Amino acid sequence: MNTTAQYAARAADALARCGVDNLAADGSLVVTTPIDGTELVRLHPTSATELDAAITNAAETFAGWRATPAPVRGALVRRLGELLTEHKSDLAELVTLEVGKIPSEALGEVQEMIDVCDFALGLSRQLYGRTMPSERPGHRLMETWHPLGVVGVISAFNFPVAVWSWNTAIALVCGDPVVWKPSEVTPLTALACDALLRRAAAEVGAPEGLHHVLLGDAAVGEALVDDPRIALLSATGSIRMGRIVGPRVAARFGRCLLELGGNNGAIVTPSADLDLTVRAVVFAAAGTAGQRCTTLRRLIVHSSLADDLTGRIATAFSGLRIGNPFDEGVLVGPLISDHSYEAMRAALDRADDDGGILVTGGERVDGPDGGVYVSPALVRMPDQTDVVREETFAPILYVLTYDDFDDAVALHNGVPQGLSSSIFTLDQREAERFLAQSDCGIANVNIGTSGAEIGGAFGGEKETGGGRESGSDSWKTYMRRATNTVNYSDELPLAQGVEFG
Ligand code: UN1
Repeated sequence: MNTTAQYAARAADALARCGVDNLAADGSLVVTTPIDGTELVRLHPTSATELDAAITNAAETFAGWRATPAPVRGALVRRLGELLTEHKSDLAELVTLEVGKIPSEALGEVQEMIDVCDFALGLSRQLYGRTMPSERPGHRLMETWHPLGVVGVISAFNFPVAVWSWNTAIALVCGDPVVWKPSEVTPLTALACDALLRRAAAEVGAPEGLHHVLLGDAAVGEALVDDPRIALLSATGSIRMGRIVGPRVAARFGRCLLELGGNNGAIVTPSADLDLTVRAVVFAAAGTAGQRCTTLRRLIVHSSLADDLTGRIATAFSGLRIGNPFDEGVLVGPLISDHSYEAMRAALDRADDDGGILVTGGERVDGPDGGVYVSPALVRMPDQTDVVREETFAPILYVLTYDDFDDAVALHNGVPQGLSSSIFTLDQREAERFLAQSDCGIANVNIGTSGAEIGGAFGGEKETGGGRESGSDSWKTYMRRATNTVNYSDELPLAQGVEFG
C-alpha cells in the first residue's frame, strides 16, 4: 500500500539522489501530491530580496557567459543531458509525485529533456547566420547572432520539467543565463533540475550564476514580467496569464515567448484507418488526464462514421484504468486539483445546456482518498458552442460532425486557440489540404495532437500566443541578430548609389 509518509519519503529520497538534501521543512509553501492530497514538504518561498539578488547575479554572469564560445557552452548542456539520463527515474518519480502522471509519461517527459540537451549540444556548433551579396564592390554583408541576456522562464504544472529544459538547454547554448519560476505546485522537480544543472556547471567549470530557481506565487512571475534585466520572458500557461504578461513585457520593449492554451481538434474523414484513429484519439484525449496543452479536445467526424467511431471511443474510454499512477496498469492518474474537477463539471453542465449528449465519463471515480480521479468524458455536440470553443483543462472530448470537407476545416479553425491539430485520412488530397489550411502551429496526419518530438518548433498561433520553443530554429528567439556590413576596399561607395560630396 502507498501511504502518505511513503510519498514524502519517496520525494525526499529522489531529491537527495538528485543532490537536494538540505530542504527546509517549515516554510509557508506547502507542497502536496495530487495522488492523495497529502503533504510532501513545506518550502520557503523566494523573498523579494533573494529574487532581486538572483536576477542581479544572472545579469552579472551574462557578461562572462556571452563571451564563452558557443561550443564550450554546449559542453555544459552535454553534461546536463548525461546527468538527466543518470537521474531519469528520480526525476520521473518526482514528476509522478507532484503532478500525478503515470510513470511511463513521466519518464517520457524526462526523455524530452535528454533529447533537447542532445539537440542543444549540436546547435551549439550551428548558430548559423547568413551572408548576402552586397550591392557594393569590396563589401561583405552578413548577419551574426549574439547572446540576448537573461531569460526568465515561467512554466506550468503539467510539464514541470520538459518545458524548463526546452528553454534552458537552448538558452544556455545561446549564451543566456536563466531564472526560472516553476508552477507553485511543482517546486520539487524544479529544485531537482536546478541541483543537476548546478552540478553539471561545477563539473565543466561553467559559472554558478547561470541558473536560479524562484519559488512562489504570481508575484514572483510579475517581478520577472516587469524587470528590464529580463531580456526574454518565456511563459507557458493560461491565455488569461498571457493577456497580462504580453502587454506588460511589450510596454518595456522586452521580448516575450508565449505558449498559452490550446483547444486542439482532429478531423476524421471517411477513409480513415479507424483502429489506428481510436488508439490515437484515446491517448491524445485521455492521456495525462487531459492536462496537456496539446490534449485533443474536439473531434470533427464525418457524419457517416460518427456513431461507429463514438461507440468505439466510448468503449475504449470505459476500459481505461484510472487511479493511483503508481499502480500497475493505470493509464489515467488524478487531476491536479479540486478546482480542475469543478471546471470540468461546469463545462459538462454547459455542454448539456447547449444540447450536448454525454456518451460516457465525466464522473468522479474511485482512487486514493484525497485525490481527484475522473473518468474521461465523451460528449456529442450539435454545434461548436461557446463551451467547445474554450479550453477546459480536464479530459473532455467533444464530438462534432461534418458532411463537407471545407466545413470540417472551418469548424476546426473556428476557435480562438491555435496550438495543435490532426487529420485522420488515407486520402492524400485531404491530408495536404488540411496541412495547408489548419491554422495551428502543429498540424499532423494520422497521429494525435499531443506527444510532439523536440526536434520541431513547438507552439501555436492566435490566442496560443505565437511563441515557438524547443527545436528547429526556435533558438533565434533566445539571441539577437546583427546585420553587419564590412568594407574591405579602399573606396567608400554608398548604398542605393547615393552621392555625398
Ligand atoms: C504542454 O502540455 O505544455 O507535445 C507541453 C506534447 C508534449 C509537450 C506538451 N511533448 O504533448
